[in-house]
Amino acid sequence: MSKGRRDGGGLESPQRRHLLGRGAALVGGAVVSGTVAAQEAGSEPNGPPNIPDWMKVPGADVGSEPYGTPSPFEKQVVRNIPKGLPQYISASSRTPLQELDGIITPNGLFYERHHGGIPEIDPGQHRLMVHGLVETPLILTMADIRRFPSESRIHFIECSGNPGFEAMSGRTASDLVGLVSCAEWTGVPLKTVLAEAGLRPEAKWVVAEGADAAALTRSIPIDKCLDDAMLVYSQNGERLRPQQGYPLRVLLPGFEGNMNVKWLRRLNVTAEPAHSREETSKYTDSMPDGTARQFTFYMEAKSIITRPSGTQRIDRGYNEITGIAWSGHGRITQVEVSVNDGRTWTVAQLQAPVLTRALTRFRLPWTWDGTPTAILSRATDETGYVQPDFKALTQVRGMKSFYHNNAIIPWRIAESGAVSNGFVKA
Ligand SMILES: Nc1nc2c(c(=O)[nH]1)N[C@H]1C(S)=C(S)[C@@H](COP(=O)(O)O)O[C@H]1N2
Ligand SMILES: [Mo]
Repeated sequence: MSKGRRDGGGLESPQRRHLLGRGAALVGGAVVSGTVAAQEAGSEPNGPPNIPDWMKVPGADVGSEPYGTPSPFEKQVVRNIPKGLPQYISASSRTPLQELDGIITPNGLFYERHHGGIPEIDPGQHRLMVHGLVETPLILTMADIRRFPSESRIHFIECSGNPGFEAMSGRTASDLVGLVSCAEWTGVPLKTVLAEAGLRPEAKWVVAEGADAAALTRSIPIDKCLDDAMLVYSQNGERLRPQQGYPLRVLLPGFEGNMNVKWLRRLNVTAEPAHSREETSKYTDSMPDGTARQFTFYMEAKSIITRPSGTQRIDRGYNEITGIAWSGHGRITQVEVSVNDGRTWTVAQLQAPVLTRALTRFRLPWTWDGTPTAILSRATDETGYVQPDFKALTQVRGMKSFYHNNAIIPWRIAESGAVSNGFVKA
């Protein structure tokens, strides 16, 4: 058995010529390629050397669409909404990770998680109250908030139930970990607003409350509030979408999604945490010994291969393996990829910029020889922490947990080139 067969293929230098194998070469007037195999040039009405239909008449007017939308040929690139969940009360939709490139999630595809629906808030009537252990309680309008010095930063937000420990059977990358998205956020550092009110020495927590029907409430430790926490009003350059907390939300880079309170109406500065529903009966982690961990703020290092990934199909020969990695603790320092089900690992290229608490894109050139195999990725962050496999994770955490599952995700590749979830028996 050759090494290539055993390993499910070889790793390739991207400098290699003829990456597409048979290629799209024009041979003696005939196009020879993988897609238009050995067809006569001109046999496709809109293909070379014919003039395509869309060149023969002027296109649509400028401004035919005052707010732009994707090409009608991209209709399948939409949020992934799980069926059978009571959407009106405990709703979520997932980002189609396998359809996206780069590290920024378009606003219309940002994942959603709502506990009481999406309120329609008039920013002219919206107020933020800052009170509790402060020198000067404040009631701020959105105009007041926009007068503070602003800042823009790129960060991911990830739901801590992404996915639950018993929910590893999804078909696509989105089914498995689509509750993560990344945007450029603009707003005011939370410490600036707290300084305006003046913190009293006993201040240890800030309890944030949303203006939705769930009145979602979370206690934020004061250290985070005085570090990189922000109150944000814009997302990828435009005002927040209603789904993301319009007109104002909390952004806690690297902390579990639930703490990033949307539709923010109140910051109550306290000496003790509130022990709200979302930090007691929910968003705590049951351990094998019957105890529960509370306040597990950080999202640990994680990665997933998004292409090729579940439900896609690959051809033999050259394939680029690409995906995303992220860590709530800081920068991603390394992503390793295995093309032989974890026997050996190769360091992938990281696409700049590699930002703290942001999605990081990785890539590895690969030549698949047609042998069935499994491909995996594992991330390391700047603390030296390495993403565990599911077995190692559940040895520590057991199976009573729901939140904070950052296990390595294997994609199985069948002889046909079909890609499927390696957690599900073939
Ligand atoms: N007010 C309020 N804030 C909220 C929620 C909510 O239901 N109400 N959901 C939380 C949860 S569980 C998550 S994972 C994130 C989701 O943010 P997104 O919908 O912008 O992706 O918002 C958090 N903030
Ligand atoms: Mo969440």
